[in-house]
Amino acid sequence: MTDQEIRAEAERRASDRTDQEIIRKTLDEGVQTVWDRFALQQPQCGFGQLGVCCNNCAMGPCRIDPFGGKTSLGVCGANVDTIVARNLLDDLSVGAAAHSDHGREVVQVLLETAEGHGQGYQIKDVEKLHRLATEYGIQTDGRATNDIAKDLALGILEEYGTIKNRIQLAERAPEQTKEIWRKTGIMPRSIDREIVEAMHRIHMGVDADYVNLLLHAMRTSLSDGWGGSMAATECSDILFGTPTPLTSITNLATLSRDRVNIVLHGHNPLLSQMIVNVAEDPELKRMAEEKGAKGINLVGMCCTGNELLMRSGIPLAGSFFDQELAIATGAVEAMVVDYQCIYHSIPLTAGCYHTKVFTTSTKGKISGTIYKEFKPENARDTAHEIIKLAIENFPNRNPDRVRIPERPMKVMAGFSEETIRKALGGTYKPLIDAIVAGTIRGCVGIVGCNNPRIKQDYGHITLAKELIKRNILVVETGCSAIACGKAGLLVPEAADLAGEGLASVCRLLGIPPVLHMGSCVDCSRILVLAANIAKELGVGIGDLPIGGAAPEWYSQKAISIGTYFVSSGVYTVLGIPPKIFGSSNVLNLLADGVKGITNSAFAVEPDPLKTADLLEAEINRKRKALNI
Ligand code: BF8
Repeated sequence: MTDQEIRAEAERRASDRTDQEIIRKTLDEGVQTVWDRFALQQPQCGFGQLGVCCNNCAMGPCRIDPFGGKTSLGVCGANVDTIVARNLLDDLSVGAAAHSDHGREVVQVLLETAEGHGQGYQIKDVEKLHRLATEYGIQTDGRATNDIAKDLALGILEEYGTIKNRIQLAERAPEQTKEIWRKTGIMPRSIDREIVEAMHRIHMGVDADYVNLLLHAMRTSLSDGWGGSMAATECSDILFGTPTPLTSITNLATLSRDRVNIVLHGHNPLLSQMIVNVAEDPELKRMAEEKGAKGINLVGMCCTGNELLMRSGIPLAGSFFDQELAIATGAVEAMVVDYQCIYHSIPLTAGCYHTKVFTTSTKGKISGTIYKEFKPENARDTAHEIIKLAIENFPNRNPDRVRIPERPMKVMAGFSEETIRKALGGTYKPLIDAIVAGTIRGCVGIVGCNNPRIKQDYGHITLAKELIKRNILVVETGCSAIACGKAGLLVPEAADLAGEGLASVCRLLGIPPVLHMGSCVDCSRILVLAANIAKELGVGIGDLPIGGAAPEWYSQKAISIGTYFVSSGVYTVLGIPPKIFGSSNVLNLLADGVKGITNSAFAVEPDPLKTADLLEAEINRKRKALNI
């Protein structure tokens, strides 16, 4: 490739200047990345893209001719609707399981901390602990914090397999929304149960009714959003503090030229937050200096990065597509991962440089990495050991191969639901008044990932800019928030890009027009925000002038998020087509039929500008119905 071709290719792959710079380096050095692997996989299987192949049993794999013909049934007799709906439920359940199992680990650490076994953990947000305990009917007056925490942790853990047939946190939804769930039979009964039942229904010879399968998909997603994910958010807040606004920096320029760089990547804050605490140890700093470094530089990646940014202001190196690029700067001594969204080939990338990759979860091992098992009872020791090994790796850095971009971008983050409410004076009334007056037209949650089908971050940034221009407030989580952070939209000055009404509110409050609400499990914060606004207005979530979008999603978790948004009443536009186009029945139900249930539906639109049109039209429809 000529220099010019390399430049053009980098611009085709990513939006951010620092990402482009390092993509050029990978192309120069011949280091393989996600974009190369995607190109090598072309053309991808057309049957797979339509969702019409099934590999569930040993009579298969089967693939259905979506246009009828002789192969319109699998060997087991399943038709295209069953196969497409079953595949979707399968994907969604994997996503719900990932979120909820992450949640379970946080609750378990809360329990162990309360029992005095969690090494180095403590309960940081006692007020939130009391609030949740009250929701669960746990006595708080005159009781020790640890006793309350123990009862709460046990109460939440019990809901993973509860026989009481209800999840306490789902009670936070407005009455009108819960009534819809009850009437339709999609009120989640317990967290694990819905996922296990999904697996049962997918087995050959069980559920062959696509409507029934999709309704269960909705129920399973609700058990994630209002159950497992919400438990993860709430208990992480109790252990590490509820986020409040703070400023920090983002993009690949957050890596340091002269300090030991440790990238904290994955999803669960349990170990990474401990590494943040332990890195303060002066002894470790002294060790780093002995090795010729000026100290230790911790940076976050993906949702672990979001968790650390939200609570501790740790700089955020990037999103899903930045994990290889961070290593390719040649300046990363250690990448520490737990689970989810970690390329299985990451040790191969690391092998091109001096980077050591540490896996830490018994359920997320990757061969070619250094495995340091994290357990709550040895959390501090594990964190210490990993940092030490990273420091020892510093002299192996090859200065000739290091390239760190200049100029990190400033970001403001930390917008938990509680913080937003406090900023408004303790009630949503000012926001509701602004929405009623039309100063702010509505609110959209943009969430989700990167996907090589679209230029990195282009969908997130373009959509967010277009919405704020139209006076629609944007809230974000996950890699979407990182994309907009890198693009300079998460600072109060970005109000200059917003429409007059939204800009005036942002300037008054000193907040950005795009609010960073956290990691992907923190989409639960968006649910609580919507629920509380709906309750103040005396309506259901489906009546609110709000929407959701996942312009660049790739993950099964995003399917679960999108589905619990729609099931809760939030119209949601997907930028990447889900694998359901082989069944017009499944497609019609999700894009239209479901409206009759939740007053919301899915739409698919790859163009972010047209996505903004769809969301604005939906907001206007709901405003009209509310007479505002
Ligand atoms: O949970 S947005 S690429 S990092 S799946 Fe993954 Fe998608 Fe990023 Fe976080 Ni969420």
